[in-house]
Amino acid sequence: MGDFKLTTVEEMEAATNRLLETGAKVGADAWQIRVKNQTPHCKFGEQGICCRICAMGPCRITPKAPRGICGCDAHGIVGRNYLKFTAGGAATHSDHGREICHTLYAADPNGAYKVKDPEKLIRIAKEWGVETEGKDIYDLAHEMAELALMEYGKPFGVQRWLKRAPEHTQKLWHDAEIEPRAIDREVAASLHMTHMGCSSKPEALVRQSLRAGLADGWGGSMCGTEFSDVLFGTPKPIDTEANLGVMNAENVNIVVHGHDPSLSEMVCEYADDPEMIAYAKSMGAKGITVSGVCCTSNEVAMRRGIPMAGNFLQQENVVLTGACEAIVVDVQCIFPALGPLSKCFHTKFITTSPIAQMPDSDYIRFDVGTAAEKAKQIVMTACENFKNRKPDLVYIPDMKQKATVGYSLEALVKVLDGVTNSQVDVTGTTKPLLECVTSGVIRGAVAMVGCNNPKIRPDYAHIEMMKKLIANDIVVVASGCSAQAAAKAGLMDKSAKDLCGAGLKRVCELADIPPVLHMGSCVDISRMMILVSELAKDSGLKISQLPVVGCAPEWMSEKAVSIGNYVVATGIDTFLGVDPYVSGSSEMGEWLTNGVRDWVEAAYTVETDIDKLCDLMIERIEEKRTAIGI
Ligand code: XCC
Ligand code: SF4
Repeated sequence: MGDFKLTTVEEMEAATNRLLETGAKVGADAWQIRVKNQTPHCKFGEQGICCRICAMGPCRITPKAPRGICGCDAHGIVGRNYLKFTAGGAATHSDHGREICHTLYAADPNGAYKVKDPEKLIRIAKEWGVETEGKDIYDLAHEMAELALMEYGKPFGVQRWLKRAPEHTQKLWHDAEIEPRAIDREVAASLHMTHMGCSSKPEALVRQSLRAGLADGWGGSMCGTEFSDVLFGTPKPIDTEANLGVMNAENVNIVVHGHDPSLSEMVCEYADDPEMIAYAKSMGAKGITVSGVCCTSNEVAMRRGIPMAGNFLQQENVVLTGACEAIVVDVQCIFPALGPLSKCFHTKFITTSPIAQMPDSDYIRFDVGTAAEKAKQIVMTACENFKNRKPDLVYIPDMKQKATVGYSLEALVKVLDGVTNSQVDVTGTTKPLLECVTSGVIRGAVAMVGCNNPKIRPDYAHIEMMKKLIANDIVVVASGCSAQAAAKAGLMDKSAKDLCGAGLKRVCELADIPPVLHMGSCVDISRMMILVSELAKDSGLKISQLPVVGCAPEWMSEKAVSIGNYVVATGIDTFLGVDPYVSGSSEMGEWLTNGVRDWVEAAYTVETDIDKLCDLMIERIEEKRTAIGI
């Protein structure tokens, strides 16, 4: 075991407090302060019973006023709010996927973006019935990009990716009328349904929520993941590090933040360029360190081993180190607070996307056509900023952990090949993993995903639940900010096997993997959907029968609700630690935690007591094992 020791949440909080002291010196605001100003939150908003979708309102439901002016009751208002929330998330993930398709369309052997995984492209082309024989790989890339873009707006038919699901699942979707059609159509139809005077029946609103979610997970997000792999390479196990200590006081620190790897990949590429390193040295630095925050960090960690400075609620800490020359962002989950905060330091807050523009930022518009020159400009700007550092404000917490990341489905199948007693050849399938599960060596799997949220002690739920799960021989696959919480704690260090039960520990040793497996960013939850589909096909079981559950204990974003909907709709029970603003309607609560089970064989559990939430998951996994007699 050597000197391996997890980093505790207490230690991380102490480091944050030390950084907040620096912040106080320069008069910086912080989320910890703003949370206090915002609590208690509006009760109507919390329960989802405030409606402002038409100008007769806003209306809010009370015992004395049980209906809005139009006559809509609490169930209709909560239901519409829930569907709008979902549609926001589905639109966001899917638009990210669309951007990736456009990047693929611009791929050029002599340009900034190349096809790094041609085999995967050919595999998908065959899956889609596209002729590949004798075709130039870039011609194929452009053809596939265009076909994928058509998935967003095609007038007829359902999503192409649905065929990857087991037949049984496809039939459930068909029978429930929740097969997603064109991706944009499901988002638009959701906004249509929630317009004043359209749907106010919870059943219909929940059904469309599942459908819009599926358009994300089995549509836009899947495009995002699969074509990112084609462009930037399919992740393979790779070593990296996590937490603020990955920043280097002697180097120019560039932090990439956001989601779209089209930007972060290029920044990494140029930060590695000898010409740029020489430029950094000419400015008095020893070199350049790129690290990441949020999902774009997951993307470049998985493919390049770029270290992860932190997750969502740590984004301000990066600036508070006083050692960040530039925080470069693209889209989603970026605090507008970074603008004013960066002004308290020398940090350049560089926004790059027309979709995410913020006050007090330097806007360097980034697009696929000018990617190389803009990335170079960004790296140079950061280097030039090194001399503006205020040395007395520099403090980087000496805190980091090793992590092995990069477990795409392809990689996972490969590393688990060795872990089998099978006499027949099961390589290249999920059968070795199934054997571990059926024999009971591993009890089951939990997909831990999602954000941080100040409503839950940040990272605490992620880390404590993962520790308990692996101790109970339940393997964890993680993505998004949950994965970063794990990495910061040390749970993605292979040495963390010693925290597992005997069965999982043995598997970790045989396969040489950590007990918490990093599957990528949040669009990569599509990888998890394909994994469970393969497990179902290889075992002959339904997805809903597998001892697998999903969990987002600290979620906060619209995207997370969209994810929840497609995970449930795929047949996986999903456990939330934060209520999605539905407590104001008993009917909506009933639909989400029970009613949807009739359509998709899975449902939500919402429990804000994190210990209880974890126990409920373990119970559910054991129930599923008993039901299939293993
Ligand atoms: Fe955002 Fe994706 Fe949530 Fe993290 S987990 S806070 S959505 S970065 Ni996706
Ligand atoms: Fe009020 Fe109905 Fe208008 Fe909503 S749609 S604001 S409940 S009148």
